[in-house]
Amino acid sequence: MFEKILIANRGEIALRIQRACREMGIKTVAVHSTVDENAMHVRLADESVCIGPASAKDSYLNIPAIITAATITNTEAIHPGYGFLSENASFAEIVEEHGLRFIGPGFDHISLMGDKIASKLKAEELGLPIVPGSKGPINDIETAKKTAKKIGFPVLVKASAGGGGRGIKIVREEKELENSLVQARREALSAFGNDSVYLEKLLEGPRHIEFQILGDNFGHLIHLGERDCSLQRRHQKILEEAGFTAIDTGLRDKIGTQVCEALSKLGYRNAGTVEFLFDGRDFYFIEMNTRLQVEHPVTELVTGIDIVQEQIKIAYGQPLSFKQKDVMFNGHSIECRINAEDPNDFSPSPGRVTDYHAPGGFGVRVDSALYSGYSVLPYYDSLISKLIVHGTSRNECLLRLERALDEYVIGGIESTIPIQKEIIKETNFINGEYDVHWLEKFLNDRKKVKK
Ligand code: MV4
Repeated sequence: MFEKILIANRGEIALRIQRACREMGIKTVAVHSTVDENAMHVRLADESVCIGPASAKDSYLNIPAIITAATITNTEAIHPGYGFLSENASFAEIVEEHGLRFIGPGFDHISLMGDKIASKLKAEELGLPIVPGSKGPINDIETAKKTAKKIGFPVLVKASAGGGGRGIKIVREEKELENSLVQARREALSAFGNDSVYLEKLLEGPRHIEFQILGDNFGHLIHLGERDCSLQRRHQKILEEAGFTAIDTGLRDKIGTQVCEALSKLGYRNAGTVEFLFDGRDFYFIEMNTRLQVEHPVTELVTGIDIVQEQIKIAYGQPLSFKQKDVMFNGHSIECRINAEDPNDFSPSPGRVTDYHAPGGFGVRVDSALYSGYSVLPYYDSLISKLIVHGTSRNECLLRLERALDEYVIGGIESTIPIQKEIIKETNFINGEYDVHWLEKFLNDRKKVKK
């Protein structure tokens, strides 16, 4: 096994990866910016290297500094976590060129899935169901009109370099099409430096369901079931579930098998997530994420599989130690993302945590780098903790989540804990009756009541 791994990240995910390493007897190297000197991921690492100033582009995104840190510490592999450089194909390539192992998929697959048009065409070629739309980029208004008429209005204009909800325009009728197309192209160019756009039929009120997969270097590829991530605000996930989701085990097996067949053909390695929209009957591929995801713990709690340890073993060159039939789905799991934000308007709330008490007990997991006295910094993502609970049924899980949220004390700063408490008391949520628009509507109505 590797003797030492560098973790090119910070916060809870850096700790999550360190924990996996420690259990495997692997030494860890933390990298940090100047302002992160006292961060928990630095304190818990075996070694640490300062890689630059506060601004992420000069530190956590600073490829030469990270490669240098890996070289001077005699590191063998780099885990990128999520965000930062995790889906940067050229970083993955540079890591390998320096004789280091990148703990993730091949850079060719990262690059392919980063291009939304190319990934959708590839998904279709591999036999996955896709949303009806243009075959590839839309270059002129005539093709756009023809395509839109064929699939029927309303349609969406999506940016190929977008993803995660950025660069999407809704077009309700033909007379808006030309304007929207021109505008979408202009916006995509300034936001992503790429003006390639495509058309898709609008699905009304779908759920966001994603499949977790793991593939080794020997052609074995399995899925760990699905997560329902429909509860989002401005394309940021707020709460995720695994176990008893909107689909039954028959549909899980069917779509899971299709996903595995498709990605086996591609020769995909390491962890990945295939995102679908689900309209209550059919699945439609929308994108694939080629990294470890924030919400991976809900899958770990229902399958009992440590996804980060599996990533490391795969990167080292070990075959998967289990087959699809060994993967059991046990009970239900929910993750609440806790952000350092004002619960009323979601504005950032950095500052010193004066009081800290994390919940615990049966079926409760907290992934966080917080401690009493820590100062939440304004420079980075506002996610400060993930509260993940497990139960034999969804109902047991909800009861456990309520008591765990009640136990959680984060003093000195504002957090989104109060919002999570409100969400899980909503009848629609309790009954599992929600789609990708439900949370925004709930938050809007709540705002009106408050005023
Ligand atoms: C869609 C859609 C409806 N129809 N595509 C937004 C983020 C990106 N991952 C895909 N998104 C959507 N694509 C078609 N053809 C609705 C959304 C969408 C959404 C998707 C997942 C989670 C939250 C969402 C919130 C609003 C819109």
